[in-house]
Amino acid sequence: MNSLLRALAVFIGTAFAAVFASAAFAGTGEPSPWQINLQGAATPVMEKIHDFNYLLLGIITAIVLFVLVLLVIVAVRFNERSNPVPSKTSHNTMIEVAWTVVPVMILVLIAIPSFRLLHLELNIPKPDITVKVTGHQWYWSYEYPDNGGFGFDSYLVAEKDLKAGQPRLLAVDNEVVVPVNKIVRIQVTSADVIHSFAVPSFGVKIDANPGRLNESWFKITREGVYYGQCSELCGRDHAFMPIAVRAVSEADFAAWVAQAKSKFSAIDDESGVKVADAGAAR
Ligand SMILES: [Cu+2]
Repeated sequence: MNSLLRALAVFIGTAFAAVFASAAFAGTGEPSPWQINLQGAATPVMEKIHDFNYLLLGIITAIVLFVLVLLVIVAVRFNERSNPVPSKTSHNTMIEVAWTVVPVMILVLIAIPSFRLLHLELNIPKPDITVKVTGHQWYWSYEYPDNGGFGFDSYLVAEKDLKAGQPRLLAVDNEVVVPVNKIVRIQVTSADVIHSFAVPSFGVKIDANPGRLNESWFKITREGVYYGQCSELCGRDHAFMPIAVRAVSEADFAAWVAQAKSKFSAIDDESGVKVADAGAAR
């Protein structure tokens, strides 16, 4: 019995340690082995999502412990042996008011930061750059209307073609490149079925619907590559249309744009119209 209890305590302790230490393990930009927590934050929105997550974790832990204590008290003090003559009490106004009002207050406590977070996510600040994102079966394409309207397709790198450091099922041939510390507005749509553009480290997940333009935004605070995946089941290769966003300095971004303009304007899309021309015409 004793060793069983000790094993249980060790298990609970380990689980708690794992949850709280996982913030250190949680990869930024991509998942990491043994990760439990959310991915590390690369934008102010994701930082706020982390804070909200910890608030909820704290509240739910307190509630679970409180209920556990009540159950233990009931089991120990009011079992048949220690309390052979049960009381006939059926009403207690004070307790009934409390168990109505306290949960309401907890919900209000949750609602305030929740609405604040939604407001931050949904109110797009004045963008420094706009990237148009289009979901296809089964790849993403990107256009840069503010930088000459060039555009390109972004396909998964097959496992056999992976270079060193490229994560399996996440690396793509053409990454979306954006400047760091700038407000990037994304306009998301689809050319066929519903997809969803999601990058966990940005706190962004927005549906790509055919015939509709959805907007979101992010401001990446650290240079690096951040990976995401299509998050709306969209067909056979749903799992094979990753998203890779590379955040670089402003100077590197300008250099990339100059090079990308000449590289991608020569590529025709299915319509036969040069992508750069098509972007300008729209
Ligand atoms: Cu998809």
